[in-house]
Amino acid sequence: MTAMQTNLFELTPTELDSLKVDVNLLPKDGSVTYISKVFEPNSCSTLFASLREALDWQQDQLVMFGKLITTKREVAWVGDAGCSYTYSGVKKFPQAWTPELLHIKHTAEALAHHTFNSCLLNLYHDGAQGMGWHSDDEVELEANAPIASVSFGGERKFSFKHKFEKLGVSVVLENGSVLLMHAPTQHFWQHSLTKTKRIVPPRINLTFRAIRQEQQ
Ligand SMILES: O=C(O)CCC(=O)C(=O)O
Ligand SMILES: [Mn+2]
Repeated sequence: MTAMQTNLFELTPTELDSLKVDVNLLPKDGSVTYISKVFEPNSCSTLFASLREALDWQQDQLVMFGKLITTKREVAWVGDAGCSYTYSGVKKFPQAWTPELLHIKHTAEALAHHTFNSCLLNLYHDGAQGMGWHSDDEVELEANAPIASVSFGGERKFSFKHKFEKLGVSVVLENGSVLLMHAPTQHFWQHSLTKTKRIVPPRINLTFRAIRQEQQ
C-alpha cells in the first residue's frame, strides 16, 4: 500500500453508493448529483500535489472572437491510447494514466456506474481563473454517457444555465467532492466556473469522460 491509498479508496462500490444523496440539482431536462467528502482532506492534499507534479500541464489555447487566446489556467489531457480529441482545431493526444489518476477514476466510475477512458484536468491558480459558459458536448464524446467532475483544492462556485429557458442553478464544488452530470444535461444546459475576487487556494478539477475511441 502506498501513502496515496486511503481508507476511502478501499470502499466497495456499495459503500461508495451509500455516500450518494440522490437529489437532482436541476429542475428539468437533465440530472446532476453532488457528492461531498468522497476523498478525505489528507488524501486530497496528497493527490493535489502528485497530480500537479506528475502531469505535463500546458496553458490552454482557445479561439475567442476570432483570436487565439492563451489562458493562464493550465490543462492536462489523460486517457487510453486512441482517445484523442480536437479542440480549437488542434488535435490533442492523451498522456498516460498515473496510478493516482486510476484510483480517482475507479472511484468516479463506481459512483457514476459507468466506465471512463479519458480525463480533462484543469488547474486554476487563483480566483481570477475560471471557465466560461459551455456544454461538454464534443462530437468525440460517447452519446448519453455521464461526466464525473472531481475537485481538489479551493472551493469554487459552479453554475448551470438552461439553453432555452430562463433557469439557473449553482453549487459550490468543495475539496474532495464529485459532481455527476447525466444525459441529457449537456444537451439542455451550459455550465461555467465563476471567477471570484475572493482569495481562493489553487484548485484542480478532473472531468472523467467516455470518448468514442478511434478505429485502430
Ligand atoms: O473546473 C470545473 O469545475 C469545470 C471544468 C469544466 O467544465 C470542463 O473541464 O469542461
Ligand atoms: Mn465543462
